[in-house]
Amino acid sequence: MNDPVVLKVRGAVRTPLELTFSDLERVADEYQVVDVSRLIPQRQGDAVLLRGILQLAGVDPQASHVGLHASRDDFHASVPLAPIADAALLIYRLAGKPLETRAGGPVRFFIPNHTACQTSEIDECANVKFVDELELTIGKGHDNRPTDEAEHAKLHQHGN
Ligand SMILES: Nc1nc2c(c(=O)[nH]1)N[C@H]1C(S)=C(S)[C@@H](COP(=O)(O)O)O[C@H]1N2
Ligand SMILES: [Mo]
Repeated sequence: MNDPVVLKVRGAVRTPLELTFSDLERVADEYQVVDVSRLIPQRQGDAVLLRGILQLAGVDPQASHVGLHASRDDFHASVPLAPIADAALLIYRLAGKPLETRAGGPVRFFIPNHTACQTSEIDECANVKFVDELELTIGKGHDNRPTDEAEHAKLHQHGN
């Protein structure tokens, strides 16, 4: 009943998806990562592997990037898929409940092997909070991660 759509999956996929919290919980066990702190000590909660979602949606083999969209604060990153497809996590649950906004919910993207901010396409800034849509694209898509230090510092001042 009270189970709203928390994550849409669109773009270069066979089946676009609109997933609720329960749908995320029902993703096959092989893609569930219970207690991400086992992998990333500073992080808490439970996740699904990005590849579980890509598998459900039937990602187009030509898709080169995944767009991480956070409509809440209009933050967007478009990240090359190949280097992250196996490791990237979508944290969606904390203490058995949907991940709250203050923890980056409904979905917090996390790349375990990210680089420091602004050092590559797969940097810490790509760990997008408040993700509500994944968009698979052929070629790079919309990305408004900060490109200079001043812009980046401004973002962090706001606690992001
Ligand atoms: N939605 C959203 N996600 C975001 C940001 C943001 O401003 N909005 N900032 C990014 C940046 S620049 C960094 S470095 C990391 C910081 O994550 P942390 O606060 O968990 O350390 O979140 C990223 N995710
Ligand atoms: Mo960042």
